[in-house]
Amino acid sequence: MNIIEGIVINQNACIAIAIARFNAFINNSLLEGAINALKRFGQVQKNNITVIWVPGAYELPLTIQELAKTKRYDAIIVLGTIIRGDTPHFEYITGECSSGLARVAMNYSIPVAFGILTTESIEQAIERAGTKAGNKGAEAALVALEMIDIIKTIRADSY
Ligand code: INI
Repeated sequence: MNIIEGIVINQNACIAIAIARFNAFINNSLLEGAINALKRFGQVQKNNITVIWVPGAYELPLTIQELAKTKRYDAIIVLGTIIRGDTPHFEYITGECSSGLARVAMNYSIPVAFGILTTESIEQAIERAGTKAGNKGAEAALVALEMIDIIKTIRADSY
């Protein structure tokens, strides 16, 4: 029986973090959590982490498509916060953003970790950005590292 499970320590991993400026006061905490997890748990070198700021969540799919095209990165972490308002705007942005990100992951066969909060309120977002419900940026960082290892093992013909 073969069982494949990923580990998160990867001193040579090259990671891109694409992050939205919209709701930056929350996204900054997601970024801090992600970088902290990459460095402390993954032992990723600081120089191998690239952070790309974009206007909003809607801009993230195109951005990561360009990042994926460069083939410089082992994984991409995507961070942002979309908060529901009084109009259907929320649905359009979340839908296009999440399906666009998934499409890039599939088209370029690269791990894309979804660290985007989609919440009903600012309070719910704050809870998930380093307070009582953890830090979704840190969680996304660990997922990215684990997926790099899983994909590497699947591609290797020696397991
Ligand atoms: N962008 C976000 O990242 N989060 C939001 O909550 C949000 N809302 O609510 O409007 C948001 N809008 C901007 C959008 O992502 C684009 O930047 C903009 O529409 C220009 O393309």
